[in-house]
Amino acid sequence: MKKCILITGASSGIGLATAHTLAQQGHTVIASARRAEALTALEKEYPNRVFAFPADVCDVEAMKALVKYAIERGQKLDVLINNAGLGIFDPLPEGKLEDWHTMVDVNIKGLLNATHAAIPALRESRGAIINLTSVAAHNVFPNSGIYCATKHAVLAISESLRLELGTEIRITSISPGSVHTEFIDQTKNEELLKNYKDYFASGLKAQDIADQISHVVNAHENTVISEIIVRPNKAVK
Ligand code: NJP
Repeated sequence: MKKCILITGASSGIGLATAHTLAQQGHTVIASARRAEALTALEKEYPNRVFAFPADVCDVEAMKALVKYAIERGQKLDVLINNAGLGIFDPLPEGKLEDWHTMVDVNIKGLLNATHAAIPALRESRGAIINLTSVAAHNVFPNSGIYCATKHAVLAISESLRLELGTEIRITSISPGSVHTEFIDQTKNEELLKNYKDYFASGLKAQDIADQISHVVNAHENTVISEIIVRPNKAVK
């Protein structure tokens, strides 16, 4: 069944790979992020199948408008993929309050903004929410404590959505290990960046996560895949 799917953070990495994968399967994709050029290029590649909507997840009114736009384009909304997110790594004593706030604003509040706007439409369509969390929702790592805290929060939000809305909306958390995307480039601490660059480059590919998301989107409707944890196989280079 062809679905109308809204993806936040669709301008790069996992979100972009997912947009390509789902559009190639014939789904209608509403692609959102702040960088309009990347979204427009995607829209051009899939005329009448991908629709670009540049927006910041931190903007409450923009998230309402984004959901409205998705329903106009697809006649209904079937799936919300809350993928927009970032990590800015630093040892805690050197962490900048502004960076901590940014991670909380985007990873938690941004996800809530899109979720709150989409819940009525998803209840109506008996749809699905897929939240990008992380192995950092299960473990706490040095230099990324606040990022880990935000992903613990996303996992808790997903589980509470499943408990209270699970009979109407299918809720999934996808928890990746390291993935080679633009993610690590948000880190400004040069020494850390140098150390982490190779680590993330040897991680999963964005397409590996897009494949998992596609599996959830296309799963039979009697199935709730509540969480997928996917780690790179470090034995494979
Ligand atoms: O990273 P990247 P990923 N409003 O940097 C968007 C999680 N994850 O694909 O606004 C709206 O290539 C940004 O778009 P733009 C991670 O926490 C990753 O790896 O144009 N959108 C871009 O499209 C995140 O939740 C790894 O700059 C905003 C996208 O977010 C998800 O996977 C491991 C925004 C980020 O794309 C995708 O990250 C893990 C805003 N305010 C979990 N701010 C990993 N890569 O290793 C950012 O466990 N975006």
